[in-house]
Amino acid sequence: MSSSSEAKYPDKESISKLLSSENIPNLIVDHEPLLTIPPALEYFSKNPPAVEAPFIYCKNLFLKNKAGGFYLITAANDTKTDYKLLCKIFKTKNGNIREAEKDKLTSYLHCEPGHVNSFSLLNLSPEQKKEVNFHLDKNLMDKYKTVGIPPMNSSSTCWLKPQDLKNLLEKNGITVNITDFAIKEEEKKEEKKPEKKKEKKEKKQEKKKEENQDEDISALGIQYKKEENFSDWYSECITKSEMIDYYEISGCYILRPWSYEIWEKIQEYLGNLIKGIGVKNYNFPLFVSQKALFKEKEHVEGFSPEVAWVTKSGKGEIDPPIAIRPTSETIMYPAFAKWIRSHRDLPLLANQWTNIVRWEFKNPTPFIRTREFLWQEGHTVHATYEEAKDMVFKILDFYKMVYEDLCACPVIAGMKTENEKFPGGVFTTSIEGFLPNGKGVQCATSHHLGQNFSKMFEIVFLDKEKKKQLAWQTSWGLTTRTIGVLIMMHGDNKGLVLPPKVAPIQVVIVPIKTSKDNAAEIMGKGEDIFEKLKNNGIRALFDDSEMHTPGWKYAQWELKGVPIRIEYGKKDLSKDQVTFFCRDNLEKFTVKLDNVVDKIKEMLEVIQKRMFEKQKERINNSTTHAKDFDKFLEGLNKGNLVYTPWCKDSDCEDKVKEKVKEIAEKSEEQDTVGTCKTLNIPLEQDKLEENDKCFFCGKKAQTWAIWGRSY
Ligand code: 87F
Repeated sequence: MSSSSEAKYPDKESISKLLSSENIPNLIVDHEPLLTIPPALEYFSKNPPAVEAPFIYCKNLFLKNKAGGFYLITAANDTKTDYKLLCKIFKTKNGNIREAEKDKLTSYLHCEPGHVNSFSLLNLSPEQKKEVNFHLDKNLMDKYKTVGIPPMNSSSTCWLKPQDLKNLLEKNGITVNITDFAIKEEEKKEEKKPEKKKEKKEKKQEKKKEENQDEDISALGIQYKKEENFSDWYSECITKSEMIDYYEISGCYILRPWSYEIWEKIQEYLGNLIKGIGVKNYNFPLFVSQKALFKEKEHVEGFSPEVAWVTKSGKGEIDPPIAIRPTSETIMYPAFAKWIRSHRDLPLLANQWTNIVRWEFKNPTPFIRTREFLWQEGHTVHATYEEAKDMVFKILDFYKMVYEDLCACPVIAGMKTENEKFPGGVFTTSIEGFLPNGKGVQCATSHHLGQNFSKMFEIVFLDKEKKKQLAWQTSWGLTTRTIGVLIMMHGDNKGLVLPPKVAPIQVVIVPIKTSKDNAAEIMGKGEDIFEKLKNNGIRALFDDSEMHTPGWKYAQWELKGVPIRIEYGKKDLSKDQVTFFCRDNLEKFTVKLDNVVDKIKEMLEVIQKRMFEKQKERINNSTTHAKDFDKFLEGLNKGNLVYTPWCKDSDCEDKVKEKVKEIAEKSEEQDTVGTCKTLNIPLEQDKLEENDKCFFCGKKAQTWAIWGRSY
């Protein structure tokens, strides 16, 4: 844990304020995380900032030398800054300069790795200012009108004049050295390379270029490793595969067809299941009045910080303000009260597929935690408690099918504890998932509302004896979080791995053709295969584009997670065969042309099943059964799901959370788990021994419960 004091300029907001207060013209743009230079350059070539040209995105390096000093270098991204050259410029022996350690980044600049920037110099203490030498690339000052610097994070860039940057730093006590890296580079070159060596190298590079034809395949790849940097891996996966684009409002994202089509598959699958038991779709309004929202005070109160309000229209006020639905109980139930008169009007089984807004302040994660999301919300009204209870569990089972059968993601069905249930209801059931980053994730919930809402909204009916009765209700929801869970579970270091049942494209056909081949024959065969697959209901694509090489296409479709690739060239055709490549296990094998359709059908099923089994095994291997607190902590610290015998007491649950937090705060180790919670009490229970005690308080155990870190 860092011992450093609070940073003066910890984030882009504080930097933005500073620039405004100094009257420095600037433009801060938000974007996807750009942690290294190549994706940043690609991004700004596609999305040029509205600033004075020429502009350039800068690289920033924080280095140390053996004598204990530090350098921060801000340079044009194409200025050479290799360590050898820097040693020469800073007149020190080769090998004396290297990257500064992570803890120095934190204690000096208050930066995360990947976020180093010249504004972070403003966080140096007066003592530290003496230890850090700042070098600004002369090239920047001479050639560019505007420079781009990440303001303490990688998801935005601040554009300003280089001279303004220099003045600002100097005003804050930083010595700015304007350094000409280019001249030294020239000197270095002249000193070194005999001409012949240089020529040889150039020739080699040219040859390599020719071999790769028009493409730079490496630009398609995922740079982050899932097992090393899960969150950057995730961001890279979902942006490069074109599932998501970032948006200027924090916590809101653009769902592109590659992810929206998965949502459509989920809608179709779950839509059919619920329609099959008589649920009908509705569309209720987006807005809810203040009065209606707070009618059922008790449950809304806890959630009220997350409600977003519309307070203006054009120039006028909207008075009183109206809320944007965070959920639709208070919108639907007044109508239910009107529609329901007799037992003959029951059950009322309603559902809607909509967007929802909850203004959260926790760190957003696309699909997993967003301020606006898509979901279905089901609301049903019944004549008896039992009937409502049956509905709750029927829906929970449908949700489990969506995750397990459709998305190949194993989940655990169970009851939420009293602390974690929806406070407006009688009991809450959930399905919970476990992600490869060691976090549990609530995948969907189904609530028994008892008569709590029917009392409030007067949803009453005349029973067969003409007696007035309060109705029994349920509500249930599943969101686009499902897509995030399936990406996180199945994705690998090449990108997405999509389960065949939800993949927008299940099979991609890639021809391999050299200039000497008979193009018509090769392309014709691809068309044939495509037609046959299509006619058999398989979602196929024949990638016959002349723009890219087969290698580029392979990388592209692997990144997008297409379950099967069929590749073939002249040689394959002469043997009446093609090659199959399975995205999930990266294996290749040949298949006879006559057998392609049957084999594809078989393999789509095999892959779907194999992906589920792989996740099941991963989860089994990261599950601890703990009968005492030490074992429980050990499991949590390993990033495991932990099953414990538990007393079911709410106080005990609170105390466990407090204790775990306290231990983490005291601990020196950085990755000690700080927060944990119960995920649920699984419906499928292992046997409890007669004298099993609660793992924490020692009272008699009532049940097994699952604990974990959680989103
Ligand atoms: C945020 C703001 C206001 C969750 C909120 O789970 C109200 C709420 O009522 C709120 N966040 N909830 C609970 C939602 C319960 C329930 N609604 C129907 C569901 C499933 C679908």
